Amino acid sequence: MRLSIVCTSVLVVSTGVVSGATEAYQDLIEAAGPILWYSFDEAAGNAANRGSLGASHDATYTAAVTRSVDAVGDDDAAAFPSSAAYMESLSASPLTGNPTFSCEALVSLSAGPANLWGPFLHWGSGLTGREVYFSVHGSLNNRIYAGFYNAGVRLTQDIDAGRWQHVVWVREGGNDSDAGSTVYINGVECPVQLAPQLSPGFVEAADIDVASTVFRINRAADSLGNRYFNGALDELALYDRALTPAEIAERAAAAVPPCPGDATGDRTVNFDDLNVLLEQWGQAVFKPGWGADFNNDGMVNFEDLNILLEEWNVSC
Ligand SMILES: [Ca+2]
Ligand SMILES: [Ca+2]
Ligand SMILES: [Ca+2]
Repeated sequence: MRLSIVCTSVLVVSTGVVSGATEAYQDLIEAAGPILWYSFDEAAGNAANRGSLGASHDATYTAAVTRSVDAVGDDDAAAFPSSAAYMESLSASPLTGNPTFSCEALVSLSAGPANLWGPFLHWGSGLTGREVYFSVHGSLNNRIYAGFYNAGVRLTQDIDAGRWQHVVWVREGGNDSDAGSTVYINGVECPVQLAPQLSPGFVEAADIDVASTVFRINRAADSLGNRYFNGALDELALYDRALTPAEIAERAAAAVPPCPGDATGDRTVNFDDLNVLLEQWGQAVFKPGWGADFNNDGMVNFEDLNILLEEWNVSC
């Protein structure tokens, strides 16, 4: 039984998944005005920054980054299979102190491993309270962390491995480390908890003072070669404002389109999905839309079976 799907709603069918970014999603990112935005479409050379900071914030790929990762249509993503696979912007972040920002990405994580909060995006230096980590938590490759060096929050549950998911961290500046951070998975706010294993684990607002450094992906300002996650990223975007729940839901719906009948996240409807449905038969799901609850009523029953059969052999 699959227990790791969290935070679903009627806005976005939880079973939706996408292999890379859609044009509709990219159009919405552009309209939202990110300062930093990497599409990871380059077969060679640097990653182009499509955000408002411009080419000064293009990023270098190390040779270990896997380019041209399989994606829908002509779109590509990048994979980070080891600590040697990382990227760095050419210029430094303008977001310093205790800033307001939002980080957004399509993320497809492997089952593991990870180490030391390997970041999807990092900037800052100077240790406690002075570095931003939008990352996995510790060695848990499927647990999202949103915070600072030695103080932040993480999701209360893992997200699924092996499928593309839309992940957003909205940070309201000026708060202590345990407040002002909201994490959305596939467009829906997810519960967070104070992240364990960190010392001090909490810092007051006045002690959050992020330094200006280059942006890094799968690498930080310290523990070089030891911090990593394992997975692929697409359309990594950073905004110098708090995204609204409505725009996050709209973008998630474009990034992770519904695929009725698909409970496994591979965007095809077949026996694997039927097996998930049978495992969940007659049960209430964690949240409406979870698993094989295709009609979002919170239960898995004949109505969901009918949807699955109607969509049998369909590829989204
Ligand atoms: Ca892309
Ligand atoms: Ca499926
Ligand atoms: Ca149902």
